Order: sequence, then C-alpha cells, then structure tokens
Amino acid sequence: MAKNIITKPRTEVRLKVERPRLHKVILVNDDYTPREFVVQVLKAEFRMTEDQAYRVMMTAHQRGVCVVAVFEKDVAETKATRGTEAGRAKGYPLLFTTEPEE
Ligand code: TYC
Repeated sequence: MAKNIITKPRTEVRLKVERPRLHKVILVNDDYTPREFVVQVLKAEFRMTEDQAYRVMMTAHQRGVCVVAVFEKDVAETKATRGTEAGRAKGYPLLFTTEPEE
C-alpha cells in the first residue's frame, strides 16, 4: 500500500554576498622623481621584480599613469600611501593614487 509521505515545505534562504570591489593602485608620473627610485619603491612595496617594476615605471613615465595592481580597498589605500610616503621622505613628489575598479 502506498504510504502518504508528508514533506514539510522548506524555505531555503540564500544570502547574496557580494565581493568587495577591488581598487586599483595607480602610479602617477612626475618630472622629478628619479626612475631608479620609482623602481625601488615598486619592488619594495608591491613585491615586483626589477623587470616588472621597470615596465610599470616606464609606462607611467610615457603615458602619465600606470595601474600597478588591484587590491581590496584598505590594502590599496595603505600601499598607495606607503609608496607616496617613501617618495616624500626623500623629498620627491612621487604619487600613488587609488580608484575603484568598474
Ligand atoms: N618621469 C620621471 C623622470 O624622468 C620618472 C618617473 C616615472 C617618475 C614614473 C614618476 O611615476 C613615475 N625622472
């Protein structure tokens, strides 16, 4: 004999968790900071190889700006500040900024 199987309706709650937007760290060109110093800062703060750092520095030098990397907002802001501070400590106008990724 067929049994009556009663199932409780279940409501599944699915939370939509959005990933935090990533933020770009942007290197801005200037006329005063020595190229080699920019490379040093990129290597120290962004863990880049000499080669990667040189390319990023040259891109900013030639085009005005270059995206260095993307991070969670806080990390991007901290790295940008530290990079900018490293230049300021030597009297250079080196500037890193951040902006949210689209
Ligand atoms: N333009 C600088 C020079 O000719 C080098 C430089 C490159 C500075 C990139 C800043 O973000 C920068 N000495």
